[in-house]
Parts: sequence; C-alpha cells; structure tokens
Amino acid sequence: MSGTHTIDAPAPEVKSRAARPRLFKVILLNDDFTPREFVVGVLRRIFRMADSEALGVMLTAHRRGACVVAVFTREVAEEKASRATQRGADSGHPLTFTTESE
Ligand code: NFA
Repeated sequence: MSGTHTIDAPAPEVKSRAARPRLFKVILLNDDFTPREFVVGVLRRIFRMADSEALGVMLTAHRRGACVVAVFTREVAEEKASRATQRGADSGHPLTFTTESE
C-alpha cells in the first residue's frame, strides 16, 4: 500500500437520457359509469389535487373523452396511473388512467 489515494473518475454516462429524463403524461379516460365524485376523490388522493382542480380535470375528461392529469418521470407516471386505476377497480368502477410519452 502506498500512502497516496486516488479517486476514480466517474464512469462515462452511457445513456444520454440521464440528464433530462423522458417525461410521461398521466391521462384520465372518460367512461359512462364511474361516478363523478369518485373520479374527483381519486384525483385528489393520488395526484394531490385541490378540489377545484380535480373537478376541472374530471369535467374536461367527461366532455372531451380524456384529460392530461399531470406529467412525471416514467416510473412515477406508471405507478400513479396504475394505483389510480386500481382504486376504481377495487370499487367496481371501470375508471382508467393511461400513460403516454411526451
Ligand atoms: N362520465 C362519468 C359520469 O358521467 C364521469 C367520469 C368523468 C368518468 C371522467 C371518468 C372520467 N358519471
């Protein structure tokens, strides 16, 4: 052992995605069955929206067929979409959230 320490240079970054990760939209899809208040509740709980904001997103999806809820890294978007969809399923609703690359 010599008395000198060396510190390795950081490994070269192979994935050019690292600096600016690709973002994914979470999209709420309309359906004819899930009660409006249930949708608002899921938006509030899973996406931490204020009541007025959740109401606006729900109504936009209701009128236009779909609405972008929020944008996250892929992992977070998929996890939230899946948890939000599961909430509906647990209560017997066809409520669906999807993700889409920006
Ligand atoms: N269209 C549903 C209803 O009229 C409400 C809804 C809105 C469902 C947005 C899913 C998404 N009860």
